[in-house]
Amino acid sequence: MAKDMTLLWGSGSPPCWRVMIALEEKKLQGYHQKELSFEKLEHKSGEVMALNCRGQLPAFKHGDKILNESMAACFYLESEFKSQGTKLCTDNPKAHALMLQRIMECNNLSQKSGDVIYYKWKVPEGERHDSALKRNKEALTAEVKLWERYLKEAPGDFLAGCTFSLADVIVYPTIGYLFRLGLCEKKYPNLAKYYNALKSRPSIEATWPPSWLKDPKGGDVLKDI
Ligand SMILES: N[C@@H](CCC(=O)N[C@@H](CS)C(=O)NCC(=O)O)C(=O)O
Repeated sequence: MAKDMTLLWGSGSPPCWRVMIALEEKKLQGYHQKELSFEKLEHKSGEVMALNCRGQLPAFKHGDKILNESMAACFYLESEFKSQGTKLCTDNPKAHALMLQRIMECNNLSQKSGDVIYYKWKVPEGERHDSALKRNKEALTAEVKLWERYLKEAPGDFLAGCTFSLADVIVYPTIGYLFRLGLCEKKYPNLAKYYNALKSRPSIEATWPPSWLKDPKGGDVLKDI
């Protein structure tokens, strides 16, 4: 079945990583895959543009179905392969509601972290202001504090209850990215506990970004968040 699937991906990209975790959880190993380099602008190649006209990764295809929004791909895999591998959506309505809520909220975390991480890259030199970067950092700090609280108050070890769900598939890579870029584990002990506990989950370990394994050091752009 996984032979009809193709994933074009880039190492360290949270959206790519979440699709890879979902594929592992659903026991869909053996798919065609190609790692592309952002540095070499391979995400703007004809091969990617044919699947995703935005020239972004991941680009995922199953048979004649193209899913190039990572969250859509994760939901698709769960609904298409419901009885295979890990059940990633619970039947419990309360936990399901919480899962959907956390998944959609992840967009805030991604957006606000991107505003800090890519500030220099996104804003031309003459238009940069310390005050704007400070505001972005404050907004990210408030957002990270919220997730720290969510994990402190979580009803189980996972983001939406006692079982690993699509919320973890989708949000974990973003949390991993924050720590990779210097988020302080001591300041956010519940986030750190969650991050470290899931590192050895087989689907996560198997898909850990190869560029991070090669260079375990990471960055420090988020050290004062
Ligand atoms: N909405 C997309 C976003 C994907 C995305 O932003 N990918 C980034 C890498 S993390 C990318 O390809 N950036 C290159 C670009 O936008 O040119 C998804 O979640 O799948």
